[in-house]
Amino acid sequence: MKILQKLTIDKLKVGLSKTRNNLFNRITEVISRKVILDDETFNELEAILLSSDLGSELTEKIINKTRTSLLNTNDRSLENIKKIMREELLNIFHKELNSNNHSEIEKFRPYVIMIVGVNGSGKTTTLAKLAYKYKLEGKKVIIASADTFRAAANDQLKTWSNRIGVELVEVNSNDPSSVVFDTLNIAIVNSYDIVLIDTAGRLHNNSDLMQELSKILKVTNRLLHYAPNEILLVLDSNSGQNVNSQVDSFNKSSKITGMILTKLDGTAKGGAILQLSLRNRLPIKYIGVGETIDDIEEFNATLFIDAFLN
Ligand SMILES: Nc1nc2c(ncn2[C@@H]2O[C@H](COP(=O)(O)OP(=O)(O)OP(=O)(O)O)[C@@H](O)[C@H]2O)c(=O)[nH]1
Ligand SMILES: [Mg+2]
Repeated sequence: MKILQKLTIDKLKVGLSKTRNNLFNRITEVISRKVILDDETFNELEAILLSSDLGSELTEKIINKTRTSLLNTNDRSLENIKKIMREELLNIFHKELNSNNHSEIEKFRPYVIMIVGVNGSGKTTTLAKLAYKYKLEGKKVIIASADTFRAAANDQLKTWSNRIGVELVEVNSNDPSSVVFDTLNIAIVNSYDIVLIDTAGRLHNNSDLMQELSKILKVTNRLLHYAPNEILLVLDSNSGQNVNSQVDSFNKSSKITGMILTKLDGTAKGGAILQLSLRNRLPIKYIGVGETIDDIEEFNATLFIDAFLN
């Protein structure tokens, strides 16, 4: 377990290094060449944070805290600025968005999780990782292959389901709702613990496909009034500020309950991730750190922030 965590931290550190080095080199440059910390300095700091994709709300919070602290203590070291950022970020993640609802899962049978997101964000891979994780926890898991849009999607899922030994209901028509309907019925009759629904990648501005999501939700809801329990939006960490418009669009057609960040092992856009939760008031549930089946971790804010800052 310890080894695993260390691997994750190392991967995160490498992934976030580009963002981190760029951000902190620029901050150091600004504060070291100033004799006094005037408004201009703070404006410059603000511009740096904004250009690192930290978003306006988070930037404002950090600048306000930094201003107060620097004026009071006159400790202008980068270490002090990092300390302030750390406190502020931890505060945000822990106060608003501490997430994992393990106990909820026990209350529903089946517990239904739907996976959504734009093309290629990592939905199918993430779903397989989650299915495997739940299986290892002793849960009875079934997958609905509801991507009727891309021809190879069903085969991709079939390969995963064979490999991890989890039941799969395959595409049976060109209507994704029908696969979901069948899967839920099987899950209800055979007392499955978890249903995972894979959906087609859709551009968030394609309204037909977004409507299709609403239809799947209707079917789910008709069979199980409480379902889906979770609608998880899978976001590619490389998307930068574009992630926010993805959240907005998906939230319109289906109420997103949480986010999963994939490809954190190779991103150069860490800044945008820091502002995600705050801006969208949504928890980050999991992170994807590679392409193999166990390259998934529950999001740990402290670990993530420390990887970013150090
Ligand atoms: N490095 C890395 N690659 C990932 C991760 N998650 C997914 N991928 C890769 O991203 C690519 C797309 O993954 P898929 O799971 O097929 O994405 P998708 O969202 O289901 O794609 P569509 O169904 O076509 O919209 C694959 O090559 C995956 O192996 C991750 O956490 N890290
Ligand atoms: Mg897919």
